[in-house]
Amino acid sequence: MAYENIIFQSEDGIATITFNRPKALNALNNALLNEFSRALDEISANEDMRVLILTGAGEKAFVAGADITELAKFNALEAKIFSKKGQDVIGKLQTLSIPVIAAVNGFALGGGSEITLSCDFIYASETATFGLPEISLGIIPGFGGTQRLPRLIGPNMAKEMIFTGKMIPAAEAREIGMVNKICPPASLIEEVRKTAKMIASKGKASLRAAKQAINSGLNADIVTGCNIECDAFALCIASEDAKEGTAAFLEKRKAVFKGRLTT
Ligand code: CO8
Repeated sequence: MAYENIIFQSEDGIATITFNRPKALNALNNALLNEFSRALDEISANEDMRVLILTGAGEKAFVAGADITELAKFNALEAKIFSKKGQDVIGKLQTLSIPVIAAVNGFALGGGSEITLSCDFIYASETATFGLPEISLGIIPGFGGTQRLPRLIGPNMAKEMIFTGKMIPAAEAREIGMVNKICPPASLIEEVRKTAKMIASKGKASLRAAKQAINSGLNADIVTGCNIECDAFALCIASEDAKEGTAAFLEKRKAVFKGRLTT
């Protein structure tokens, strides 16, 4: 089935999902969340995918949050269902086995910021703006923002952002550790693709293991985290990619990874 609210493209193992409702600053409605979820399933089922990039259509926004025209009509039950749906899709994004980079080209507000918090890292345009402005609508973040933002930037910084609902420019988001790199608007996608290509050239099994070890370890104590790393390391060493990577080093040539888990 074709997509209407997102654009889904892939080239050389690099998938790109572009949120595509520019007239509503790419706000997240039910239809868009359904399509986003379906595209993530498509990516999961495709062994050739190496990296996913998320970005927004138009020059103004990545995603300006949940669609307020839909949200304004919700009763409590509908709000819970919508919040759960958003959390499930964002959870699916976070547990995707391949690395995900957010290319934030403008406003990333509310649910839009919450999507970026589930990506593995964020590059932003100089003109991007981040924020969780839900408090100004009389609500709170509902797509995991109260949980992921404090884990990323610390509870005090997160509380200030969530309690005030203030929007912060990309430079400030970088200062507090939300954003890895800031780029001029015209070169954002090119810079993200450059990094995506570098990642895509590595072994799929070791990328998956590194992502899982980091994410699982963050929810555990350091001893459990190191045990998770040991198991992931052992699985990697048994992969065809590890044999190729170490042989290539010893033979002084460039490794060609095939992404196979076992020989
Ligand atoms: N939802 C629906 N439409 C939107 C949204 C949105 N979140 N954001 C912008 N739009 C629409 C505007 O209504 C406008 O439409 P129109 O041209 O038909 O009037 C168009 O996009 C352009 O927007 P503006 O004219 O407002 O553009 P400005 O440059 O003046 O302002 C802003 C840009 C600052 C981004 C402003 O649009 C804004 O403040 N938007 C809302 C931001 C916001 O509050 N986001 C949080 C939403 S709540 C949320 O995300 C909760 C997630 C969890 C939900 C849990 C489920 C219950």
